[in-house]
Amino acid sequence: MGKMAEAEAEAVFAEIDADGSGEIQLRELRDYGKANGGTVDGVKLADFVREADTNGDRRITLTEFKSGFA
Ligand SMILES: [Ca+2]
Ligand SMILES: [Ca+2]
Repeated sequence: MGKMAEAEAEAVFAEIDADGSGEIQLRELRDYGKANGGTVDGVKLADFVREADTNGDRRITLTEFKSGFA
């Protein structure tokens, strides 16, 4: 992943992580999706979680989030 895309991913992550916990909970993703037509960067939320949540704890860390864009 290039530097530009990485900074972009971090910015989007911070936007979705409304409570600043460093993890995106499903609730935060849903709230974000409501304001953005149910998509993250054009990817359906359900598909996005399945792709990004590599350890299956239903929370998305910044590392997982970045890998979702890779
Ligand atoms: Ca959070
Ligand atoms: Ca996870």
